[in-house]
Amino acid sequence: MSIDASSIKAALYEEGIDLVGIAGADSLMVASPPRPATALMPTARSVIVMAVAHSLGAVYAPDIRLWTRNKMQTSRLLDQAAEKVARWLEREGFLSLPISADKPAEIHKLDPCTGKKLPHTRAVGHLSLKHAAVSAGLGQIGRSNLLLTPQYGPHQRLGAIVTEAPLEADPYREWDLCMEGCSRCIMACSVKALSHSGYDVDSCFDYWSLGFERKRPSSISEWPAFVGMLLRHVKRRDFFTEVGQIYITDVDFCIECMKACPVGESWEKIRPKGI
Ligand code: B12
Ligand code: SF4
Ligand code: SF4
Repeated sequence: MSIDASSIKAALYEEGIDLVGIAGADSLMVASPPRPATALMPTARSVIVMAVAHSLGAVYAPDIRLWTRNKMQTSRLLDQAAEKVARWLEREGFLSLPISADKPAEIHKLDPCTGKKLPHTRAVGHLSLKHAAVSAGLGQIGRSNLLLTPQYGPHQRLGAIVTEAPLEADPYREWDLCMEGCSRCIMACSVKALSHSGYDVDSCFDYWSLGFERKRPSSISEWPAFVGMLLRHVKRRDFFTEVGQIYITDVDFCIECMKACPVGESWEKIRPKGI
């Protein structure tokens, strides 16, 4: 089979991928902090971006641990498809790098650009999959700070392949998917990480990773409330056992912004009423 954009897309759809877009490695929208594809592979020509829809039933499940399992499986599907197609590209003579849908990510205490201490530990992907998807014309970043596609709204997981293969890029498209006047994701975020002026990654990080509704204190006056919160959590939670489960099954504590979003035309018939 010849290597071109349509044969790559056909192979990925065959593997169970729902959406595929291609962006030129040079014209990739750069996120902040910048992590360009050419820093991962100086000879990169194309970035193949893939999305797999979550099961909507898992998104709306009452216990986030049910969604966690679905997240693991969608990541696995993306990683497996990326691995297979990257190997095929390499057999054809194009160096190729599958980018995982999941961890590990870079974790920083010091700002990698300035070397200064960050107010809070921060994580960043080796390549920003949301920005790559926008560059490949798949969708836009919504008020929720998540990638929205017309088909699945924010309810999808992303993966990618960076490759030397010179594939025809999909055109960048302007989308208008965020519903006018909508602030459901903002209202759904119990730690106020989302607002009309942006996204507070540190509040999200602590709630998403540990279920902590308060950020680590940045001043002495914040300590009493923070310690009070810790004591309440210690009373009802077995952290030792929980950490074991988090390591084994990669539990997240929050997807409320994703859950609240009504965008995604593929879901119209099955989305429960009132969402
Ligand atoms: C690290 C990470 C997180 C971190 C940090 C969040 C973040 N936005 O950066 C935490 C753990 C908090 C997180 C939370 C969530 N994430 Co997340 N996350 C990632 C990951 C691995 C890298 C993100 C990244 O680097 N983005 C690039 C930067 C530029 O994006 P950014 O959001 O604009 O910028 C942030 C960072 O730069 C950071 N930051 C700011 N200043 C600085 C300074 C320094 C020095 C550093 C290092 C970082 C940093 O904060 C910025 C604010 O958003 C990606 C996978 C990937 N490789 O892309 C998934 C990903 C973005 N996450 C995803 C999801 C679903 C979630 C959650 C719903 C949690 C969950 N249960 O899965 C929430 C949603 C939060 C939200 N509303 O944005 C999906 C999004 C799918 C979609 N439809 O868009 C992705 C793409 C994973 C995937 N394979 O599909 N995530
Ligand atoms: S994942 Fe949870 S804490 Fe983070 S922005 Fe979304 S709703 Fe807020
Ligand atoms: S919930 Fe509403 S405001 Fe938030 S991303 Fe979805 S459409 Fe946009």
